[in-house]
Amino acid sequence: MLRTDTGQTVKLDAYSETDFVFESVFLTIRLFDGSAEIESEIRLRRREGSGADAPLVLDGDELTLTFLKLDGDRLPDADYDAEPGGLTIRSLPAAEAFTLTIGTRIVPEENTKLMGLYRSNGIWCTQCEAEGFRRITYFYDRPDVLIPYKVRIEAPKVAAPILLSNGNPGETGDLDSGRHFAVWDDPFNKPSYLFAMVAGDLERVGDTFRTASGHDVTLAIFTDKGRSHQAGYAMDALKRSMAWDERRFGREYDLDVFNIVAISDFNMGAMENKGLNVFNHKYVLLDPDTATDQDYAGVETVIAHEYFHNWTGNRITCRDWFQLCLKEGLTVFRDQEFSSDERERTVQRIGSVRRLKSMQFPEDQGPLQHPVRPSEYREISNFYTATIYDKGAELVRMIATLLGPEDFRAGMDLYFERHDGDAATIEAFVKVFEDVAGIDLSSFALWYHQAGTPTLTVTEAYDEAEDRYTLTLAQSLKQGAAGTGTKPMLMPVKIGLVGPNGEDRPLNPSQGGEIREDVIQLSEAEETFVFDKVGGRPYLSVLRDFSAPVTLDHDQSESDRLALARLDPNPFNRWRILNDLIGERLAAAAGGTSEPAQNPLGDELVTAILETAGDDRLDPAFRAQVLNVPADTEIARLIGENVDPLRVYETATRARKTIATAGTQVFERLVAAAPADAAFSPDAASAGKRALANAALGFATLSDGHPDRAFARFEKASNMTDRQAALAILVFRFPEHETTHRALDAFYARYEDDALVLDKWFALQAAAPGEDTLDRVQKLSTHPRFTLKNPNRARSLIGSFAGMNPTAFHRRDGRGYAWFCERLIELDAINPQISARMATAFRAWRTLESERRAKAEDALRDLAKLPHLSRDLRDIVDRTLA
Ligand code: 0A1
Ligand code: ZN
Repeated sequence: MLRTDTGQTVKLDAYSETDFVFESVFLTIRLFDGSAEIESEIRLRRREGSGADAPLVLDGDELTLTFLKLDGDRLPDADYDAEPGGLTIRSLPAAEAFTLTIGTRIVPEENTKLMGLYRSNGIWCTQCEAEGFRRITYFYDRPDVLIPYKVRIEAPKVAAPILLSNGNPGETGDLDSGRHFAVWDDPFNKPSYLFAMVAGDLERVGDTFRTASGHDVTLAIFTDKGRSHQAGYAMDALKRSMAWDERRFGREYDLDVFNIVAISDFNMGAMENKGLNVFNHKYVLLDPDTATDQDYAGVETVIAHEYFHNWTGNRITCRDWFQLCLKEGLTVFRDQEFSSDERERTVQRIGSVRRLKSMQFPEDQGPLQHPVRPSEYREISNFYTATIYDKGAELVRMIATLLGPEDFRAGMDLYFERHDGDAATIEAFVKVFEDVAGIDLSSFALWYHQAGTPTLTVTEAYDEAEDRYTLTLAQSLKQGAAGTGTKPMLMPVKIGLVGPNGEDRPLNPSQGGEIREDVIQLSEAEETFVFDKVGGRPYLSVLRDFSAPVTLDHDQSESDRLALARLDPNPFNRWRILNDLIGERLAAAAGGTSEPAQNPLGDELVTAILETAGDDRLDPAFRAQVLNVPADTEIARLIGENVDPLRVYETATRARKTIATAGTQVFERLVAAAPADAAFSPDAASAGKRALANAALGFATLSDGHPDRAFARFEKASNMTDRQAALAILVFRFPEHETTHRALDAFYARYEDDALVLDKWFALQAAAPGEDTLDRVQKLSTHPRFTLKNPNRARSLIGSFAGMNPTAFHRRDGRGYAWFCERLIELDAINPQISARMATAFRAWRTLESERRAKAEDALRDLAKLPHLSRDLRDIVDRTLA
């Protein structure tokens, strides 16, 4: 698949096998200051059935060929064409196996895209997913070419005492001129995207894990000098992940060593390279003084996610990049289940659903819409999306709900048994569940191909004389930007018919079909269920646990909803019902044109919120979620058109103030009960208490109207969770107050040299609501500690400004867009993956009110006109405008 920077479209139905079959590769990587020499010795043969004179066409990206040999002899120049973007070799043997040796030279120090081999803080490291390996050497850089790799690394001893690659360690030794070498052998077949190499002066934390079958694995986490004391929690999370995968899925680790390296310049969260996971250091390094509860939860999740990829991703990989959700959706599902088992299931589910609705729903409902299993792309890096990851996980969750725990586990067992060692497809994945359960999942499989969020319409009727309850469920799907189908899809709808004392009534419909446990298997466009002798009109609790990723259209009375918010035996739905009500009310108030009501939520809803928040019998983490009013971007999505972000913010603030005033007593009590200088433990229960106390402090400060209490908490805080929460209150509520400046300066002085904490300092200031934030962000972008070269830092300022601050980014005068686009162009020349991802901040531009919409469109069209945009950024800009 040779491509140029103009970006041809890659299509799923053009898939074909390679003309040559690779058997093994031996890579020698020689690292020097200022360059790297790579020698790749590939054993290969022509595939039977492919033409006897077909050339070998290998991928490359910005490469320089230094030599090329066939079975040890230099190839004549006439037999090949070497371009930076690919290598074509003609006149190769027709039948027998042969060896090609390819030499390339690259400059890791100049690799600012952070794809391929680059240097971060002096450390040599690699990132190959999706198409980074072709920036190291010419290769079949595609996931269906699975072979064993042997790697020899040679490097200066002082700069790189540690030399790592995939698999098990082999021979090591000294060389001349202060250099040394190490050999690594990976016995498992793998695709090039799972290759990794790290060389540097790193600190090591070690541990061991004994697998269920008694195999001892040496575990290690490598960090920058002086940071290894911050890796303890990550190590603990790794061991818990390994034990959980054995218990829950029967999956054991398969090599003698498992290594993790924490790197400070990294495009994404982390990477699951076989036996050598490379992480953004944000997802490894923690201690109570520098990391929040959210950071701890993030580390736990990402460590688990990458570890779980060893089976779902590495042992079974993807045939092509269209199958990306095969490994990502499934692995997100697995990490979500791990966190639910390790923490608290309802609160975890609330977190996943919030994420889905805030990240995936807008994508699925806007110009960047694509199916979970796309059928074409221009730049694969742009497909590491919420749709692939989070909606992909929802699809696996629906299979688990439809089949029940036993059949789901049996299906997973069959998947591992049948496909171990394969580069598999979504069809193969769905098939294992059809086979174990003996069912036809073809109408479920449509979820992978039809983009968009379906609407589930619920209608109820109760006949008092007959004591008969009738429930009608209808599904519909509109065609969106992706232009895919609109057919009904099999989906699980979990329901309960709740009586006045909070009891679930039996679900035995006399018409409409059987309901297994509490799951309706909705497959038609419309289905009706009749329940006789229900024992009085029930409250319908529908879509429990968010059993399908749909938009609910349910004309349920406020009194029924508020009753359920108190009574529902399904705790997730108690949260959802309140959260939906708040969202709807705020959208109605902010979406209109008349002066918004003084209390857009209404008194009864406010009372219900406060009752739940103040109920000490409930989990504090759950109560904190109830107090967490939907984000402005979520309210904007619910409004859907002619959105004025400033009006959304003002309406939401008014609602928060109403809650604050009505709940003074509740909040005072919760603040007083806050464990301010209690010893820190990162467990979920302690984190929940802090979350509730900090939410209460936010409301208490709103009714106070002055910053003193938040500042006192900031100064007294014994951990980063409380310190950052207090600082956020100051920065968001009193951006220009002298007290806020004092707190920001103190924070800076204390953490100036800690990159991860300084990211928080930039991010908080960039997210402060209000049009004036633009001026402060502009100034911060000239701060000596600001740089576009480090992805975390770029995201902390530019990313949170464009993605988390609708009032400032969507300034009415368009200056937010203009400034952002200038930064985007600078960033694009450095790191296209990051610029492209940030540009998605424009995705809701068509839903803005006309003045802002016109300014956003102008800004996008100006970008599109530029001749030198990267393929990554151009793809996003073009699709956003389409
Ligand atoms: N497979 C990784 C995600 C990932 C994708 C691309 C990358 O390139 C910079 C890096 C990481 C995961 O799911 O964690
Ligand atoms: Zn992943």
